[in-house]
Amino acid sequence: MIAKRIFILTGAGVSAESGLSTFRDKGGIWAQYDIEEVASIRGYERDPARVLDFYNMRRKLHGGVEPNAAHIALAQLEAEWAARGGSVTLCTQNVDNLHERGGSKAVLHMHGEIAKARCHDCGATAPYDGDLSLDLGCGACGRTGGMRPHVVWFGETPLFMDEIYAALAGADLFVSIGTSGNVYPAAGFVASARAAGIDTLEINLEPSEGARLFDHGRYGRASETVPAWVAEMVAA
Ligand code: BJW
Repeated sequence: MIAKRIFILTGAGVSAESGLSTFRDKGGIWAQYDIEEVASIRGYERDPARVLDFYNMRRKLHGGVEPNAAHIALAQLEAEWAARGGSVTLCTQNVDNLHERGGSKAVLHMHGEIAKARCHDCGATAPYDGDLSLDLGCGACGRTGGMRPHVVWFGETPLFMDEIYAALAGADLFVSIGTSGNVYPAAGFVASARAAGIDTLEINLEPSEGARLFDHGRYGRASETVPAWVAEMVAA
């Protein structure tokens, strides 16, 4: 049976071949930076300037990369499925905008977007591609010092969770691409899908620690495995 409603979760592995580091692979971001210091709400409250510097550095790296064949193939699948009366929900843990730049129209960024800033005081969010600093004021509430990247740190609630769980519950295929499955709640999606009787597929460089939870697995570089899978789906 061909899936009509596909739920896709992506992680850092889908953007690796565009030149963005993953987090937990050898030499990845968490090998170079202390996760507690730069990506937790406690770290931000202790030393906001250090956290802003880390994300200013990351934002610059994001500016110099392009979508790869995996991003482009997922956008093609979204368009093809819409034309056939089906749907693709694309939920990403990534804060880059490579899915959008690859052509995807509706992307749920559950861990936020690095190209936006948010006021820690009033919550107002706006596109922002410059460096953030403690001198910046909020355009909405006028307070200074609280402008932070619009990303979700450990100890914060991920975004769009109601929409995500609704789409997952209504799907007939769950596909996890390029994520190690270490971080919750995303790491729990495969178990939710299984409990709901939804077919599950992992696409990753290598089997993840949770690979046994999936009904199917395809392994190799996302720029090859994802276009190959999409081509099979479209041809079927
Ligand atoms: C390739 C490839 C190629 C490489 N081709 N593949 C104890 C038990 C359970 C949970 C918890 C617990 N203690 C605390 C928690 C909760 C906590 C958590 O999960 N902690 C764990 C560490 C245990 N989670 C949270 O705090 C979250 N909030 C929360 O749970 O709120 C409660 C709540 C839930 C639900 C509803 C309401 C409320 C917040 C998590 C925030 C995560 N933030 C980060 C950083 C911010 C953004 C940024 O700076 O970019 O998000 S951490 C980092 O990890 C980032 C990523 O999005 C996330 C996931 O990483 P990802 O994408 O999986 O990357 P990697 O590097 O791990 O894996 C890459 C994969 O790609 C590998 O498998 C490679 O093999 C593969 N690959 N090249 C294909 N070419």
